[in-house]
Amino acid sequence: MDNKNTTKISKYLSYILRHQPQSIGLTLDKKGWANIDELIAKTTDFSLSLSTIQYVVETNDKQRFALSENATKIRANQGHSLEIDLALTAQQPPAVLYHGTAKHFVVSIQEHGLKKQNRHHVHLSQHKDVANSVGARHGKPIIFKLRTAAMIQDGFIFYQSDNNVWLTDLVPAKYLQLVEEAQNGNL
Ligand code: HQG
Repeated sequence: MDNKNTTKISKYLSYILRHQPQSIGLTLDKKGWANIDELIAKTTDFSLSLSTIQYVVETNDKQRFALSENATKIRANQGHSLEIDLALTAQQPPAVLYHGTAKHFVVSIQEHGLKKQNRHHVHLSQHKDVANSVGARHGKPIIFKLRTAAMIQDGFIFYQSDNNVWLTDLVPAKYLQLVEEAQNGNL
């Protein structure tokens, strides 16, 4: 399968499994799993097969999806706007975490902190280059560095998704520091 097709199917699966399963009449269970036979049967805009799904899951650049052990079910590892329970357990985060965003959000973030917006959590990255590309999705990228140790001391809880994205409920502005040089993509 070529890259264009793989990306198209990955975007489709993200849309269905994170946000709008009802758009094709699909129901997810409480933990976000969809039955693969049902997903295939209800995908009518193009033809989807189990082998295609397996290929996209395995090759996905961010490991966005997981298959159940017997490959009868699929779910998104994170990024949902739907109310589902990923059963995440609290984890000790690395000493430094980053959040990539766009320059036009900075003033609001510095006033209100990082909010989860439509997703379940604020998404954080361990690596600056990843944060930079996450930010670039929204405009001119800019990176905030988190004072993770201070947050832990103050009782904030962090989770890690199955595909290694760090998550937390909110980050008040006092724990955020702008990484200025990211403005030029100079990491
Ligand atoms: C911003 C992608 C103004 C926040 C990525 C972000 C990630 C505020 C945007 C995952 C704000 C929300 C998530 C405030 C936060 N005022 N703006 N107070 N608080 N924001 O897409 O973190 O490819 O929901 O900075 O790789 O960009 O989908 O979150 O810019 O892991 O798998 O509000 O999505 O992964 O945008 O990205 P998003 P995100 P996938």
